[in-house]
Amino acid sequence: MTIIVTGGAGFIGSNFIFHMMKKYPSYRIVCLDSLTYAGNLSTLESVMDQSNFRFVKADICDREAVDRLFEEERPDVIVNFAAESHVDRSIENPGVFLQTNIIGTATLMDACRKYGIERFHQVSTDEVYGDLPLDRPDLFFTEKTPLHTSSPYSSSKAAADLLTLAYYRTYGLPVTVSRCSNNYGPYQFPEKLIPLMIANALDDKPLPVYGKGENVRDWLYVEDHCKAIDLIIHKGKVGEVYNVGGHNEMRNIDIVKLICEKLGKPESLITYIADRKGHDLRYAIDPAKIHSELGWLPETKFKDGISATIEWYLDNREWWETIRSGEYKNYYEKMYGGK
Ligand code: NAD
Ligand code: TDX
Repeated sequence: MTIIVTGGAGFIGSNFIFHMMKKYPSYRIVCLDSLTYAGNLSTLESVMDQSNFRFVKADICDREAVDRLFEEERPDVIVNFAAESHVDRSIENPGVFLQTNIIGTATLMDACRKYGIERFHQVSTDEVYGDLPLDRPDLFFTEKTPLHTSSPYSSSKAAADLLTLAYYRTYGLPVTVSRCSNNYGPYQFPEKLIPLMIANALDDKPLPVYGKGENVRDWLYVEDHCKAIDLIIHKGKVGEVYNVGGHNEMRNIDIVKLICEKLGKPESLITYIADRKGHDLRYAIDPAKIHSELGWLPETKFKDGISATIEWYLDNREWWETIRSGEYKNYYEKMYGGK
């Protein structure tokens, strides 16, 4: 079995590669990643020299490069993590989100049609459903909830999600889609809420909370997301969408205060700043379908996951400090320079 993992030098993709290489040592894993600012090749250092792993630096929008890779590898399965993933950046500069998230997904699926594959899995997000009100804790997103997006990021992800389902209906391409809630864990780029707050707190820098910090997110430990995708590509039904979430809703401010407490830092570091434009109020996933059909349940409780995550950022200071200094960009040159 050969699996192409796009976006594998990013947060969830790298955790997925580690999960798959450990669990299925006979599989060949090929990582396709263009190493944008969010890709960090040093994350993959531990698997780089393994004979069943290959890293290819290319853009998923580059049709020639994608076709060449399919020609060489004849993959069975594609798992598409590659995306521009940060909402704030999409508000500043939507163009690249449309290019990578929509055109890139279509380019990959065109190659799937041309060469034939067993499965194309699109890693989508709960943000495609828009948001829920704060005063209706009884409401959850199910797979039947209409898509109703707020940001250029979520709109581009919704377009890719619908395009994936359209390739199934129109061309019979064997696809699956997962819509997951907010992930946290090792190797998350320190621009997202949890790693940003941990890194800033460790450096005694202000902790910027948008608005009043009352927005709610449903947090899932990244390893649980990886296990869900593993189940979907092996046992999920073609043409289906699966919601993935942990029933673990937290207000942003409570997370930031918890991080302060765990690191022994004063809450006076918290700084309330102007709210994000179009800021979604609450996300909450109903994961009943993936539980009843595939037997998936989140295994890591938030209290254990957040402790493990904080521990990881403490033990791997160099990983995020080289990102903050910009030095991580030199890693590819160091590894592949002149080759
Ligand atoms: P990330 O930003 O950490 O990583 C994205 C990776 O994709 C990087 O390695 C980057 O170099 C690569 N990439 C970007 N553009 C590319 C292109 N044109 N060609 C090839 N590679 C490219 O993202 P993440 O948080 O790991 O998210 C992975 C996927 O999961 C995304 O599709 C995202 O929408 C989805 N998702 C994320 C979350 C979350 O909480 N982080 C939740 C649900 C869904
Ligand atoms: O500095 C900050 N201050 C702050 O208050 C940042 C970076 C975020 N926030 C708030 C905004 C959100 O309410 O924290 C919450 C989480 O923000 P992000 O980490 O940017 O995540 P979010 O916008 O919820 O989107 C994430 O989950 C769904 C991922 O980035 C997406 O890729 C995924 O699809």
